[in-house]
Amino acid sequence: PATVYLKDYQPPAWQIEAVELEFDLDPQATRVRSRLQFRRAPETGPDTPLHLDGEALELLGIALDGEPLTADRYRLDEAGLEVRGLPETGVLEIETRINPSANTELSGLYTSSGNFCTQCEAEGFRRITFYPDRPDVMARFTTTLRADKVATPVLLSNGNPIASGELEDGRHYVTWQDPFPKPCYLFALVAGDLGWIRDRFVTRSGREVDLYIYVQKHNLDKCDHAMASLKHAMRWDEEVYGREYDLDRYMIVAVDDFNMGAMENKGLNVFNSRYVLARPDTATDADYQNIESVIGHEYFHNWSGNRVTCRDWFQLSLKEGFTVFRDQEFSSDMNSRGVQRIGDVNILRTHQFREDAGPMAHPVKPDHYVAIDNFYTVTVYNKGAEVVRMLHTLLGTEGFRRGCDLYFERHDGQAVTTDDFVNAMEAATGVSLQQFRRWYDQAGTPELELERHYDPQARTCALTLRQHCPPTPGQSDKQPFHIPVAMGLCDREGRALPLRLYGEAAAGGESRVLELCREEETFVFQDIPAEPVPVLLRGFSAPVKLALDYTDAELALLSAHERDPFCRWEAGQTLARRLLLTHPPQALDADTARPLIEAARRTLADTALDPALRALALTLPAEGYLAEFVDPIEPEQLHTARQALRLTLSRALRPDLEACYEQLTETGAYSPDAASAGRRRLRNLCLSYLIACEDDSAYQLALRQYEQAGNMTDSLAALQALVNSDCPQREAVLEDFYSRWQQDTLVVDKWLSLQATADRADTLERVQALTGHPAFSLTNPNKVYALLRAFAQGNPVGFHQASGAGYRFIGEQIRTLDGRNPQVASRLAAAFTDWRRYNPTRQAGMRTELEKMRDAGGVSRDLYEIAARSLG
Ligand code: B3K
Ligand code: ZN
Repeated sequence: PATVYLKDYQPPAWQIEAVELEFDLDPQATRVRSRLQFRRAPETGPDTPLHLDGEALELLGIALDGEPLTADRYRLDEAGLEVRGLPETGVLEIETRINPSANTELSGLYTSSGNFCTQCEAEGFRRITFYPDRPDVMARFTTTLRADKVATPVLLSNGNPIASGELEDGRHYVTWQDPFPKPCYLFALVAGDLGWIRDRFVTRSGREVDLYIYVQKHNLDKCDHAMASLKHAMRWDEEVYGREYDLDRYMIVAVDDFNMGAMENKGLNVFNSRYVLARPDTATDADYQNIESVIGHEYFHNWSGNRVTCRDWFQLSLKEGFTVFRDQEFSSDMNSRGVQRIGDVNILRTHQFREDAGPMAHPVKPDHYVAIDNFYTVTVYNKGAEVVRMLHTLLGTEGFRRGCDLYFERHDGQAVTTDDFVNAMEAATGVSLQQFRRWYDQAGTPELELERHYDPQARTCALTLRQHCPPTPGQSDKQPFHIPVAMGLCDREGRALPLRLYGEAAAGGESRVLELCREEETFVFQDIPAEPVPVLLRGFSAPVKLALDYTDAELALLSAHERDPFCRWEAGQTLARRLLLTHPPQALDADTARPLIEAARRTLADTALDPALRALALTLPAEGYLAEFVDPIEPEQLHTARQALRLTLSRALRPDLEACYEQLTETGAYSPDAASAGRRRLRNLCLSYLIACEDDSAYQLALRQYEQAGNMTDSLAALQALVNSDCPQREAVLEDFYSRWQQDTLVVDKWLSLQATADRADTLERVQALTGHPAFSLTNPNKVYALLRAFAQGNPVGFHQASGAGYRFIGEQIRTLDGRNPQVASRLAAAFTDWRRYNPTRQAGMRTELEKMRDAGGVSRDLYEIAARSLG
């Protein structure tokens, strides 16, 4: 397969000014007629052909300005259609036939539960009709949909409906017009027998917007939270960014078959139903939270992505990094900022740092790809968001806002680059971001080292920071980054000290941002009465690994007193990590763990502290995060150590855990708000510790919670505790859960995941058997993620078992899947990319599977790229 390079970018030779599309919808044979109004770009020579991308299309006819084109004027090949001898401007008419029901890739036009829907980002539109399928070609779309009136009463596309009516043979039509020019990746159509809820939003300038959520009718009672989240997002974008919605209607459609989370098509978002549907008895607090965040994310794209879009796919982080930053901030404002930040840092450090350290490492702005769909990564999204967050930190809230305003003003209606974004930030603030730009081009996680020196005579404290970034594929030497380090100093009682840097006349507060630009820099603080404890990276102000030489006593001090929730949590996690990585499991007894036990006891009893933060503080570092600190990774060793420490904590703290559990028992109606969710989180964490004791009274507690739970959060937490225990009723409860929920596909996903991640010796056999269960289907991405990905990525002990059986099983599933849906197959293959981090036996087992993937006849571009890059 061919590699695409950023350096080869050429502006489009032809522009499409307007498109008229007509769809005669039929599950097996949909006809698509398109009228493209084209214009040659001013720099384009007159002999330049017009290239139209096309894939899996049957060409039925082609005409220029009303005259059929003779065969010598165009050429059809694998990649599409090339048309020669075109005038400077004109209208090309093309008719194609496609088969939506045979579209198993779920890219382009396909059917889900008997309804039609589309997914065009990144390159799905070329599977609908011949078109210049690139984001820098922006056109006005008018779309007419025709279909059977009874089977397909709802006909939706982007923009506003401008005409509709009856046709012969029981068919009907609706015509939609989108007034905003857009790239074809934002095109969407949805058609089928759907129900909807409707609401209204008045923008701050007084415009009325109709809001719709369309779902399969049996889900109509699960849409309210999504609608409320949408209205919150619309208000928030007005208040924080001054951005209003621009069409008369905003539509969201939920479908059960979807490769990713959701898609921001202009005015017509299509969502994976898991990010729309929620009812207290079917969705957990985490689901409610995710829905709010994804609804926000897709809404925010209307400005950061749609009004201003990407010039080419190398610029993907321009819209994704920025929009993730926006949705993270939205969630922080709607819920708890500290809890949100810790969660976001956890994702970044467990997944993105790992990607950065492996063969798939790439810059936030990649410079080459084989299949662009492989680059919707934690690096482009989450590290991209950290880069925008650093800009926010460096420029301040107001400077950042001025930069955003200028960016939107300069580029509204354009397809631009990450450089244009940074240029706007510079122009609006006068701050030079020359060196900062390296964050977009250099891959890898910088490592930071601190050396501290206190001088009691001079009463100064010198902090020397050193940065280094390890090599990544294709980038052996790195230039220093521009790193904002938010920090403070505190005394031995945990009190913050005023900060005056050498040369400054007066202290400037108790928290400030140091800017580390060179490889090594020293910052000297004055008037420091005694040796302080430095607190670095408050709020995790930069995506770096920081090595600190804290003593255990200093960590204990920070974990009890630091005011920044992230640094306070981090201190406790570092203590726990040290214990886990420096002692064999059998040594992790109450004596060794004493400081941690005492800290946990205080946390459990500290009713003044947000219960969600208490739950986070009491959660031991994840195995996936611990893996970043060892070489080679021995999954069962990490697991055993973590389980041993859990057991020690649960035995030592049993009365405290029971008291906390009882205290947090709630009886009122379910509400997903942050405070209530935080209490449930802490209470369920207590339950998960208590069940580690594996005795009847703990089992009874969990069984009682399972039976009495008034919401899915508590029900699922009880079930999870039981499934991971030896409770004699575990199988019966699992069965009960399935028989209760077998009609609800999203709840069944939870049931599959629990079994795939169960801490049991026979989990692999169980997962294998479940692939034959009626609840599972290889054609539905959610099922694949719930069972197979949960096992491969959420059950390290099971997947990496020494026999290699886990590798062989998942490898085989991936190869089967690749023939149907390459995007899902290649996502699942991510479980193998890190093979070099394991011992030689595991390396051999994983490598064999990667080679089989790479060398399979008919392998997709997507899977080939992951396998080939991993093998290096
Ligand atoms: N922009 C889409 C992702 C499309 C993925 C294509 N493989 C969802 C989002 O980030 O909002
Ligand atoms: Zn996005």
